[in-house]
Amino acid sequence: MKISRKTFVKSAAILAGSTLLNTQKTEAQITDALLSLENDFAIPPLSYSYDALEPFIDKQTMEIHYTKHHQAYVNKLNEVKAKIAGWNYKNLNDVLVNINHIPEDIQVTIRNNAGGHYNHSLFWTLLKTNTTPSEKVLKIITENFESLENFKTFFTKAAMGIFGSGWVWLIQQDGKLKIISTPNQDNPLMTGIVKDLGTPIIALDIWEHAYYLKYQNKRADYVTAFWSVLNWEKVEELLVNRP
Ligand code: MN3
Repeated sequence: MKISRKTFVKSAAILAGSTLLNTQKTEAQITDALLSLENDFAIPPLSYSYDALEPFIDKQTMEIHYTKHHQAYVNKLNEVKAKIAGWNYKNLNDVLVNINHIPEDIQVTIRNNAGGHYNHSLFWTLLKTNTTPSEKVLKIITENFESLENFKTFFTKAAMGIFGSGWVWLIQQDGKLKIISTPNQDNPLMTGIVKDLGTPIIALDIWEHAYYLKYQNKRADYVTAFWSVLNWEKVEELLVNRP
């Protein structure tokens, strides 16, 4: 996919605005300016190739997931956004946090597609091979779950417990870490929709389109593979380095 510089800057800003909740003031202002009404949402560029996560996540799944599924959420979101007179949300976060104030007739469409855009934008950044949790991150995980192994067990259990399509999350809520799951494209920013709100730290896509080509019905194998490609550097950034 050819990406112009303008689109890239815009996409990067959307991603920054959507994943870093407490961005510094100047950064937030830039993001908001770039995300004003006249700009469409755009799929953020991947920082790695489609085959970078092989053999844990295969090339074909990555390519279809990114270019078809994620793109479809963005297209639909822009299509609906264009129909709303006086759309005045600053950025994707703003849309999600205010989702229950969106007019009822289009709320589900916005919820599914803004959620889909946010969730996937975050998910791509959480994938990278050969990273390990730092001492800092291990300490926080251990404080909350007693051990990294325990954390993985609870997270896996939540992933296996999702009926149908959804996401499993590690969120920060009132200074504590919590594992939750959401159906469809809902996420922990959706006030009034999702019970457990918080800052997303880890997200795992449990829709079959995320794993079926390689793992078919073996969801457990996909979740096991996820631990080999979880980007612990990004986890640290979201967990520790936020102002
Ligand atoms: Mn997906």
